[in-house]
This record gives sequence, C-alpha cells and structure tokens, in this order.
Amino acid sequence: MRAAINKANTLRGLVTSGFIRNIKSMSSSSSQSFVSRSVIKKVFAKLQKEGDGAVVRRGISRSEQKLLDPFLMLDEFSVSPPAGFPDHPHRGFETVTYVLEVNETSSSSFYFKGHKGTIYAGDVQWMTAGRGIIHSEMPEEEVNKGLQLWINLSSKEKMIEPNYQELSNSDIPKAEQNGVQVKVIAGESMGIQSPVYTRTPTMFVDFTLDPGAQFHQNVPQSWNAFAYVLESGEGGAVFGSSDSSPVSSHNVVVFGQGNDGVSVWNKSSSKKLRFVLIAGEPIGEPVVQYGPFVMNTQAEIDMTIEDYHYSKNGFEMAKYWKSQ
Ligand code: FJE
Ligand code: FE
Repeated sequence: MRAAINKANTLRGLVTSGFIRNIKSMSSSSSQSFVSRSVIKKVFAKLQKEGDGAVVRRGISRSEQKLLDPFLMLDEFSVSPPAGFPDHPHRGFETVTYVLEVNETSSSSFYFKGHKGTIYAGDVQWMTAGRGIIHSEMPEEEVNKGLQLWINLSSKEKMIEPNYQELSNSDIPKAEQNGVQVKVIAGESMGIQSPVYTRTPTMFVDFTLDPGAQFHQNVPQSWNAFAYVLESGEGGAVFGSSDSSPVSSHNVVVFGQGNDGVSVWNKSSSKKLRFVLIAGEPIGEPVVQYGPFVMNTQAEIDMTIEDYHYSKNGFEMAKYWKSQ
C-alpha cells in the first residue's frame, strides 16, 4: 500500500519536475520505479581544531544548518590520548557518538566521564542532553575514529530530563543483500529496525557497498537528508543519478527534498564504498546556538549561561564536578 502511494507520488514528481532522464535510467537499471533525490550541495569536511588538542573534520556547520534542520553538526573525529574533549556542558539537543571500526583488529574506545564508561569500536551512544549534562569525552588508547552528530530538539523537548541510549555493536541490527551491507543505527533499512528511540524523528544508517553494487534507500518525503562519505575508491561514490559526478571521501552530500529517497552506486571496480545516510524531520523553529547550548532565543541562551554558572536548573552536577 505504501509502495503504491510512493509510486503515485513519484509519477507526480516526474511530471512536475521533468526528471525524464531518470525515467530511462530507472527502467533500464532497476525493476522498481524509485526516483532519487538529487544532490544539491557537496561540502568537504575540513580539518579544524576542537576540544583539547583534538582535530575534527566538520561536515556540517552553521552554513548548512538551514538546509539540514534538525541537524546542527557532524564531526568526523580522529583523536588519540592525551587529546580529547574534556569537561563541557550541553543543553537543548542530542549528541550521537558512533565509534568507527578502523580495521578488523581495531579496539578503539571512547571514555565518557559523567556516564557509564567506555564505548568501543562499532558502538553507539545516543545522548539526549535535554536540560543539561556535563561530561568529558576522551579516547582511552590508540587512535580513535568516529562520528559525532548533533540533532536539535524541539522547543517542547529542550528542557526534558537527560537520557542515554547505549548500543553495543551486537545490539545494532545488520543486514546484507546484493553486495550491500547495512548497520541500522536509527530508523529502518532493508526491513530491519533500530531499537533507538528518536525524539526528533531520525534515520541513521551505515552502508557498505561492494564494488559495482547499487542501492535505493527510502526516506520520508518531508525529511532533510544527507550522506557522509567515509571511504571510497577513485570515482566510486555516485549519488542521485547514475551519471552524476562521483564524490570523494570526507564529503557531505546534501540531498534536495521530495521524491522517494536516495539512490547510490559504487562505481569503483576494486574498492568498497562506505558512507552514512542521515535524515530527519525538520523542526522548523529558530535556532540560537552558543557553543554547546542550542535554544530558540537569545534570552534562553542567557538563562542557560546563568544556570550553568550558578549550577542550577539542570546543571546541579557542575557544583561537585572535578576534572580528572
Ligand atoms: C563541544 C567544541 C567541541 N566535536 N566530536 C565546542 F569540541 C565540542 C565537542 C565536540 C566533540 C566531541 C566528540 Cl567525542 C567528537 C566532537 C565537537 O565536545 F561540544 C563544543 N561546544
Ligand atoms: Fe559533548
């Protein structure tokens, strides 16, 4: 039923936006008629210094926030001790930390002070800062690679109690078909669903495509969507339509709205393509950000700074907090 509705919408989209070339490529390359969103922007994630001696690649920053509501930031981090992100507060949004497996024997680990401890390669920590948390995020050993995504909360949820959802690698649903492997961190792909509860409706899927593989992922029509390319062979990562220009590693690919979702091709003949696809329902409210505080108005930011300063309204833990 839903597929039928999607197809009707697809056709309407074709008529109104004139995606004639796509009709041809659809009917020749795939038995199902999906129309992919097209790529509207590519952003190379440049290295920048953050935290204490840490360097991150920032893929989403303020200039993409409007296009990518509800997402505030995406960092690819690669840090080794003693660098890291010592004690800092958050309010008004969620952070998702995904520690990447660097290679088969990798045992990278990230230590979160102020909560349960260590997350290892392949694990996810989905943290809802709500009205306030203070934590430090430090690597325990070696080089630690990962992604950190910041997702905004609606005004109704900015001041909720903080919450942590922790998934170890083995809790994350995985599936494989036709040379495409998925790890579903949030939302649904290949008919399997993540156990994560997303207050701001979000999809977060880690894809690996064998050389020559292709895939189409549905994304709800009104959501904003982007991909971040982690690894790709030369000319491998092709999004939107099969003849669009390839994207290299460390790029954010922003998709336009509408249509059924996102098509991707791995055109490399020898290397796998790994990327994450992230999509979410836009909140549509004003965003006022001051570092780790994200509220709707400047007055709320001023209040937050005061709360943090006086260790109140959610920052009570700041009073007896001690850095290691
Ligand atoms: C932060 C500067 C920061 N990217 N990627 C200012 F560095 C941070 C911060 C992080 C961060 C942490 C991890 Cl584990 C990975 C990151 C920025 O902690 F919150 C502010 N306000
Ligand atoms: Fe943090």
